[in-house]
Amino acid sequence: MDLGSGIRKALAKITSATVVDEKAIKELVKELQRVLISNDVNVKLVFGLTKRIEEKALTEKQAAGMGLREHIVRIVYEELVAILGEKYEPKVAKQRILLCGLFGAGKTTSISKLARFYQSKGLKVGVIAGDVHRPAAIDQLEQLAKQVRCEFYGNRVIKSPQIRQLVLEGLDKLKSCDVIIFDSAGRSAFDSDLANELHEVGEAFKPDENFLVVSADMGQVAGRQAEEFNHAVPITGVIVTKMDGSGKGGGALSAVHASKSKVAFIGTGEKPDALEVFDAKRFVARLVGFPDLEALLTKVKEASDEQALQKAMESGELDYEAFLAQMKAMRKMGPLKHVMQMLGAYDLPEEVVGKGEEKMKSFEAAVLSMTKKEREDPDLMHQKARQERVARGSGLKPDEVRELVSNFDKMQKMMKGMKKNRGLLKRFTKMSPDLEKLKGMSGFGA
Ligand SMILES: Nc1nc2c(ncn2[C@@H]2O[C@H](COP(=O)(O)OP(=O)(O)OP(=O)(O)O)[C@@H](O)[C@H]2O)c(=O)[nH]1
Ligand SMILES: [Mg+2]
Repeated sequence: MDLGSGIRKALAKITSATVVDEKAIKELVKELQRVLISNDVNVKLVFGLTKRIEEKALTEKQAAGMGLREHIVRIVYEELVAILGEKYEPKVAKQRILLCGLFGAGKTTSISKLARFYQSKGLKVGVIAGDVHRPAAIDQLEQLAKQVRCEFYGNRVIKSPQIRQLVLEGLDKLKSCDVIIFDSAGRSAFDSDLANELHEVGEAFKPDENFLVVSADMGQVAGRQAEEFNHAVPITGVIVTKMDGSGKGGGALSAVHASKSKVAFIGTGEKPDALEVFDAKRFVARLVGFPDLEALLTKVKEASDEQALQKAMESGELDYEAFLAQMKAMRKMGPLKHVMQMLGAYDLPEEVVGKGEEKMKSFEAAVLSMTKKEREDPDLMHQKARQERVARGSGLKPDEVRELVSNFDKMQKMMKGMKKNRGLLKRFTKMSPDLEKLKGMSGFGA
């Protein structure tokens, strides 16, 4: 299972649990462990992470206005972000960038991506073909440079011992460029030859950024590699490529972060525009399927509301809380009347169906002015004194509250009718697009 759907599934356990207790939290943690380890995240990291999640979920007090589910989802989210790293802030300025890495890691491809990235920031970019071991590598970079329209310097005569000369010539030829990127040769493994060559290039080139390129499918080994390279030439950032095709991306990113290197960019495809500035928050948000933490928490809240609704639908017992949730959910489905008619319910009170937003707002205000007891025991609201009190509290006219109460009664009656009609109920639950979306998209409620 890929990391995203694994995490969504784990979170769904909590967001759809009837009770969120220690046992539910332990289960969530276990599920997270399983999915992270199967995505090649280092075991020690995983246990540290899940231990913190468990501790915080059990001891930390949730913020005001936040439900327990949201609280836990927030903790999970933040801890995932914490093991993946931070946000890289690329310098938009004149600079020299050296790329290094093992064979096939994606160095040359990443250079074309970086060229395009810095060009899009208004900088003039030039690249130096430094893979003097293979003429084909020089051709590859030349072609890519043409494709992204940046300056190129290569010399097919110079060999490894004169690499210093190549660097100096390149710098000279490209001196009109703001950003100069050097493509170094790969090796099948990290060895002293590679270290020496990089060292020499570094001396002559004097890079501002030294990016190590690693492939995501390396998983947690990426961390060890970052350490090795760091000894030879201090790495300022890591580019993790092939995030699009690997189930080990999470392992690679977390290992790089644990090795004290920063992930700077991620490569997400072969084309020159498949590059992203790395931002752990954005990365996690996308994994769980929401643009940011706030959007995720909103969804969790809705999911809890809709659970109240679904429970009411199943039991046929309606109270004011569930009624409110139901109105909200139905509103999202489009004209309520049409929806209900398609389902075979023609006798829905026009007053409930017809008036939209305004009615909802006054209804919500009225329900919020009810006591907990009144919400759970709707019959209490037949008492005139209570209706008047709620009217004062919600700023409505007593007549309006009376109307709401009577609409509620009609709805309640209909629900009881629906309970007898099992088929209708089933169809309705099936049709609710929000419940379905929730199941399909995010794994919640699944
Ligand atoms: N799907 C995918 N493929 C990538 C990505 N980055 C690189 N590749 C592919 O990986 C292969 C190797 O890429 P190169 O850029 O040639 O790698 P390199 O590190 O320069 O290789 P050497 O110079 O031989 O050491 C190519 O087929 C690229 O198209 C990526 O982010 N996603
Ligand atoms: Mg190359």
